Amino acid sequence: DPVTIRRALLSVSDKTGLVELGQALAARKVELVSTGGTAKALREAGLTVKDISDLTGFPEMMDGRVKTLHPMVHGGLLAVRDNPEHAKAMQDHAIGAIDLVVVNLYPFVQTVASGADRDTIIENIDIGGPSMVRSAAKNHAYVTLLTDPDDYAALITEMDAGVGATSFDFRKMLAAKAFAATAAYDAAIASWFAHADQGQKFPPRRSVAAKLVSTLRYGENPHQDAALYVPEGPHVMGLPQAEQVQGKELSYNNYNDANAALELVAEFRDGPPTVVIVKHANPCGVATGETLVEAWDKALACDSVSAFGGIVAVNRPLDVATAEAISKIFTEVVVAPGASDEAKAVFAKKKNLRLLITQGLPDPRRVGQNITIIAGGMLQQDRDNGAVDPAALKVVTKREPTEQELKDCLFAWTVARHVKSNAIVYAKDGQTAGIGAGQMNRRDSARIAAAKAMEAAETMGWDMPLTHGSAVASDAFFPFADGLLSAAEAGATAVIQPGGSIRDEEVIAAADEKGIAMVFTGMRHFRH
Ligand code: 93A
Repeated sequence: DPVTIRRALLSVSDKTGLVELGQALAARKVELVSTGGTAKALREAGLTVKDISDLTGFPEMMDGRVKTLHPMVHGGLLAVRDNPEHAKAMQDHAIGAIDLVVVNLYPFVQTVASGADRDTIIENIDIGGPSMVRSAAKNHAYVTLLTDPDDYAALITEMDAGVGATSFDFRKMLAAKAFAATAAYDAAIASWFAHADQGQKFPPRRSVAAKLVSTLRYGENPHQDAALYVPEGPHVMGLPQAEQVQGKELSYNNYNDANAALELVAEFRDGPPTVVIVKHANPCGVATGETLVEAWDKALACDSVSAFGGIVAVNRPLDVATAEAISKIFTEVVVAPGASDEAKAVFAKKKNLRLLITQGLPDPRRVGQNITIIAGGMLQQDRDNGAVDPAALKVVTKREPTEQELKDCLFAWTVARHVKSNAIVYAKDGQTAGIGAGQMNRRDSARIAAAKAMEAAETMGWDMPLTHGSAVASDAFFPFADGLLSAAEAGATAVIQPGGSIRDEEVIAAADEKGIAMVFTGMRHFRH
């Protein structure tokens, strides 16, 4: 089962790590054979390389379209070496075995993304590369195959442990990875034909090519298998790239919730100190403050019952006071763009708390994609990165919102877009007062938000719930006046909502009657 590597064929478009690999192989007495550009790069580094044309007896021809498509290559890759007939064929035709293939393909996706013309895109459909990958992967009983520069170091480690040979398990793992890579490559080509070549938007590469980061203990429930992937190529800095300072491995639900918290706190990346507390992918408390610890106290006060076992995200490095305050209640995950040593020391006492330090906060308005699998299909859509220009808000009531009301409206609106629909969010002075999430009708969400605000007032010993004199945001229009009336009952004095209901006039009249100031955004933020 171990196969000694004596001859390697290298043909790579992405030359990352190539020279180091070539040097390591040469030092281990491996003969190197390469296609044009790869051979040139290796020679420039002083290595001895045989040209593929010397092996095939044919020049690389037709603009490189035919370089490695030859029995001297594919015979050397596909031969079952202990099959006497195969061995005879190799002997008769002087085909030498190829023990190692190092290939990565023409950058098709990158070429499409660069806005290249059709001919250039077609030229970047790699034929010879995937053929070698498939031959080598099929014959992994004998052939080792590298399709990812990230695996080069592992090969050398494997060879050194195996006195120049690789194990079957190692080759099998690489073969599986290689078939996944060619499958993703062909999927990208197929979607280009289906979309871009039909004049439609090319689906993003992240939907077609992703790398496995790790398998997770389980999915949303213990009987579901789960894994974490990152898109290939450039991507946003998020949780998979964060440094986990302490605590158990993140679970599937942790990732989902922590991401919801990170996405929401990112809305405040240029704002004052902000804290977001998330439970089950919905915020249960969001607040800004003069300091981070003040923001924490305000966020917690909104719904301290739900905050238990919550996920916390903050928009600036954690200080010791905030860490101490967070530590007072049971918290699953804390996500921050930094933490002082003292803050880390406070969390160190909470062994189970997972502390993640991200590299900055992602741009909340970045373009991106969402994918949902449905029975028999897949739904794909752009990220909801729509932005409402505060200057473009339309005042629809007799009364204009005061400056403070407008501020509260915008804060509530920012939070509401991160709450599952139907979303109703009351807010006052940079603090959520009550959040109603995920109900099947808007009036119920409004009632729940108001009831939560009452509960918070009782818990905190306040005379009045924070909804008094608050602003309320609705992620979509009020279809009837009842939702608005329940907001008025809760004490809201300002409303922000998209507008656009056929009953807008009724809703506006109800607001006017209650002396409420209402603005329309003209944009809704459903989130299901
Ligand atoms: O044009 S191809 O489809 N025909 C081939 O015979 C062939 N052989 C290798 N593309 C082919 N390749 C690809 O060339 C490899 O997959 C690799 O991406 C690239 C390396 O070319 P070079 O060594 O000239 O940079």
